[in-house]
Amino acid sequence: MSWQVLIQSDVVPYEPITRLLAASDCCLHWWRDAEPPQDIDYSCIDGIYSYGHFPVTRLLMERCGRLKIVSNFGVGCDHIDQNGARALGIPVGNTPGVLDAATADLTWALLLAAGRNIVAGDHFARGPGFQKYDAAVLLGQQVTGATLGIIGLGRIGYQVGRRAIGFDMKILYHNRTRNESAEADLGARYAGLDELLQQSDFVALNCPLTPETTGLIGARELALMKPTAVIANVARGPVWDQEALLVALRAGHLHAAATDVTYPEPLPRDHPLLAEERLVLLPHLGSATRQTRDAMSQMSVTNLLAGLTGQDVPHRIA
Ligand code: 8YV
Repeated sequence: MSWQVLIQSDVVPYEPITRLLAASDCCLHWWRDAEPPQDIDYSCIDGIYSYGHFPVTRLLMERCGRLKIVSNFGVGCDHIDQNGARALGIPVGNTPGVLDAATADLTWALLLAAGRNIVAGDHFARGPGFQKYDAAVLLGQQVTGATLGIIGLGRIGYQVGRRAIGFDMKILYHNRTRNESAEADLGARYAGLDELLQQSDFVALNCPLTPETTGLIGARELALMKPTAVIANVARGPVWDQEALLVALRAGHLHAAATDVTYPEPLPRDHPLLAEERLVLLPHLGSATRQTRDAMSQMSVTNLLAGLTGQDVPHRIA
């Protein structure tokens, strides 16, 4: 008997995923457009494999009459109605741990790129303006010895902090709860959000998107930051108010910002943030290394198969 699995994705998924699923007796049904496809018998769907960030609603889970598991490719599950899944008794699996290093590396790539004007420097070096070496152009912010504020000291934030030790940085962090073992490991100090923003030279957003973190960084919070500060969002777009960010950048209130995430994602091609030179923008590459993608594929398919066969889901979030 083969399992009927619904995959929501408007792009072709990373190849190992479909290979692993095909080798696992799964019959795949594709949901590619905004609206649910009409040619699927939802009453026969055993599993949902969530790739990308399509909303997985309670309504959809209820419609899938035989649903045993929702498996997410990725750690962030803000697009899945986890309370709905709990109420229906449907396990939700995700991929924690395997992407911490890649995402922390990318956080640093963004902080460094914004702080040291890497993208502007690249453009300048290729353009007609670069005629003579000039020691006064594109001066950035010193990373070594500066203060780093980590908002969200979970697994990824912890790895961001570990890397900061190599830059001799003072580390502040803000979290829902204090993490005393991380404090001891990293020499980090817990700070209230306002204090962290006022004192940090570099701020990394590494928290999950929840009702508490939605809009966490707005105009008031940006105004608390140093005019020389750099902020990078490697969490989810709605953690900050991107219109307020644009105003702050245009006013020269920050040195620069960088982001891996936006809302919507991608931004409309005529969105003003796309023209903002003080913003380094990436297309959600946090965990995008081949090694990490392979591990995420394996883990998410393992979760899916465990749920389909009624076993404990190894990495269960709901
Ligand atoms: C994933 C991510 O690439 O895991 C997450 O939460 O944001 C990324 O690493 C993405 O979610 C895959 O859909």
